[in-house]
Amino acid sequence: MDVTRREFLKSTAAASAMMAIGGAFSPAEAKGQKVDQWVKGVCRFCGTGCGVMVGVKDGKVITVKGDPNNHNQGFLCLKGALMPPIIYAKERVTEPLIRKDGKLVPATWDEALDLTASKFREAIDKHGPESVAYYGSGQALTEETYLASKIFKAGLKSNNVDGNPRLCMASAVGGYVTTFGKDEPCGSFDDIENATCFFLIGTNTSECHPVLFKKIAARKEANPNVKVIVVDPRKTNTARIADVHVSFRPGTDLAILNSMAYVIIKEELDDYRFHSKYVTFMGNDKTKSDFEGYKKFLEDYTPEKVEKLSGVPAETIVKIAKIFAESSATMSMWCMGLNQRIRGVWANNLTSNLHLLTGHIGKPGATPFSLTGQPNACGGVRDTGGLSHLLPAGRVIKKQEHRNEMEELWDIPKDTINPKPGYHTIAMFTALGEGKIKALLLLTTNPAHSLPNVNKYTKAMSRKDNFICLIEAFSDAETMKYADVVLPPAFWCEREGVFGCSERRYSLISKAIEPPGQCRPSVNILVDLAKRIGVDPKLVPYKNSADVWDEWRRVARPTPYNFWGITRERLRKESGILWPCPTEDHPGTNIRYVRGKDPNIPEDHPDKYHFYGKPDGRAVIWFRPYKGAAEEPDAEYPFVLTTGRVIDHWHTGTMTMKVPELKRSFSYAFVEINDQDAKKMGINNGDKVLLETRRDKMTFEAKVSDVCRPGLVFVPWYDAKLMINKLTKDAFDPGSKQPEFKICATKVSKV
Ligand code: MGD
Ligand code: MGD
Ligand code: SF4
Repeated sequence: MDVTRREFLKSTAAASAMMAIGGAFSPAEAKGQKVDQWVKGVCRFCGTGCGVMVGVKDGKVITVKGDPNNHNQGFLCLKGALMPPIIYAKERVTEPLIRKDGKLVPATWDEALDLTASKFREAIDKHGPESVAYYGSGQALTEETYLASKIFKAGLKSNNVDGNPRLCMASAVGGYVTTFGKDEPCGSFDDIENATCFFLIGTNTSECHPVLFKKIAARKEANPNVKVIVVDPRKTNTARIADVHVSFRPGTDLAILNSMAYVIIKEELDDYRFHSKYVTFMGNDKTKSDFEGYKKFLEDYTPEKVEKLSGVPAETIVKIAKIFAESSATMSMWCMGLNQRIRGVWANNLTSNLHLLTGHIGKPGATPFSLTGQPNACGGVRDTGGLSHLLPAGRVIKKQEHRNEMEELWDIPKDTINPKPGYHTIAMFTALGEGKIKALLLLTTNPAHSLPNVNKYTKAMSRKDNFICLIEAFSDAETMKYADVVLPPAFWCEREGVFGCSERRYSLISKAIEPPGQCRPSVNILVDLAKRIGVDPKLVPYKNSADVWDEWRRVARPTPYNFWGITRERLRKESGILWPCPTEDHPGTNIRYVRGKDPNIPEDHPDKYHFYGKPDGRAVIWFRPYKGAAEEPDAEYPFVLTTGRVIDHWHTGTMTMKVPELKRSFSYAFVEINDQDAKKMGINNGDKVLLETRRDKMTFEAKVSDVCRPGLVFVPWYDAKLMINKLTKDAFDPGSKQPEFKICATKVSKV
């Protein structure tokens, strides 16, 4: 169905009104309140990384508006615009707490830190460095994650450093690294202004990256020839502006992507000049192949064969393949619909394959672009190496030369860093349950709610013989129940630091106000704790996050991540800069891997494109076969359960549930069910429906609509009282170790 201009304008107007408010609008100013000072920052929530101006009056944040000079041009969604009440919520943790007789009671900083340090020291002394771990977040500051990772990997000699990006972006990292040799997108948000086809697969952009969706809708509104293809088993709000919405049996998009490649080649829409020069064809077993080999591989994916598997009519596959290839500039965007799968890395590879096959890469508007979920998963965790197999700036633990380079940069003896990668997230919480991890530090994450198959891991956290220190801003976070010590952090604009959003953009959050009570910046907490555990003070000589930033710039400088030119002074003046950015007068980089655009490629390089992450300078088209989900529906559990987000809530709800307007719009979780399925089972809107998986069961109120396809149900995961993660499965991708939150089998019955 080609969406008519009238239909499009109607749905965009409705969607955009709900999605983004612009013109640097401030709710408080609109009510006539005056601010004393506007302080520049970044939104606390999603990976769109909108610039904000924080309005301060009498030392308090009274309002927030969009930064007109950042990429969001003054626009914010409601979550961003309504942040102030979160800062002043009555649930703020404002003093250190220690668990005594089962209850968390106030303590001094010295008591809490000394107790934590002694537990870590004891674990290391008795059981070795592998018995301690850090689990962090794509919402912690860049400086916080860099520092925590350094303390553990260099100071305590433990590579057990992981974080929630493992639940989120690990498959995207795996996809980029295997295809291009380096992590992070090649393009930028600027491509949205030039794309003539948006291929949105596994992303509900309108609810999860609302300001980017607004840009996409504006681009289509200004140019009716721009096409939007949405590939999602749910007819989301995003799908409502699509020219073609492709709904399919969940998980079968791997086959659909291969089928699109088949059609592109059959119709001679591939860019032979591009892929013959810049691409290596590679079998799934890593044997080198060629274009002919690729064609042979794709014979299993004719549209007719894939129709049977996926439920998508063959002509629809042909249609979207042609639109993808024939448009003058195609931009793909994807998010958790691809990443949270046991073949998430393959799904990422297959999407990039289409760009490499058609040459839709490295030109304005033509790029594969993975949308990052959290505000600082890129800058904070992926770039600084805050995962168990990584070291800073794309270096990896397994490579001796990388370890030795970091040892030199950190000024520690050669071969200090353990050559064995640490535990990834699921392995870490499994090890906690097995008693192998004795002391765990958690920062800006709520795993007792966010892990899949969560009953298993809360049981692990409940073990009496392990010690958990949680740095947490809000007392109603589920993980508080399992913490032995809780430390109160300065929140969002109560301290200074850098967020790096989806497009490699680093922006500074300036300190706008003093933190309440005894809250301290987490950088200072980490330094203090490290010294008390016995880390050499020379390793953590920082007074504040600016000191950490300068070291991190130096550490990244010899690598393609080079952002030496992004100084603190520049960040204070400018509203975000994209790396690579080698010098202080460099404007930042919108397009990577192209001579003349990417400063990592010498001006006199013989080739226009150079994928320098690969030894031969060529990106890889991978032959990735279709593979089903870990738990497919069957006679006993006949429905697919998928989980995800709603526009107004953030993750485990600890922040957005404190904003009355947001809480009102979605007060509790529900189950979205297809209208035909509901009719068959006699279920009406508002009826109670029992979901039962092999892990647990729970009752939700029904929302009957055409959003889910038949056979699929959806539950948002923000509600701590109706925690869907008790039902989800913890199977994970063997490459990226990212769990398959998007697919498991369930029974559905009316209560
Ligand atoms: P989700 O709702 O998790 O959001 O952003 P998104 O990934 O856009 O899932 C996206 C879509 O995947 C769903 O519509 C679902 O139907 C689809 N899907 C399910 N199974 C499949 C499949 O087999 N194939 C395909 N192609 N699609 C499938 C997530 C992003 O959002 C992230 S990672 C974070 S960390 C942020 N969190 C967040 C939030 O909590 N709330 C809001 N409002 N915005 C957020 N932004 C970020
Ligand atoms: P958040 O609610 O973001 O979720 O999972 P989590 O990281 O566990 O947790 C952040 C915690 O930090 C909150 O408790 C918050 O109160 C606290 N906090 C906020 N600000 C600060 C601060 O400044 N300092 C400190 N110290 N604490 C602070 C996210 C994870 O969940 C992600 S990223 C994804 S993509 C997964 N998505 C997903 C899904 O799609 N479906 C299902 N079923 N589960 C999922 N879980 C994953
Ligand atoms: Fe914040 Fe994302 Fe909304 Fe922008 S789109 S205001 S970054 S939540």
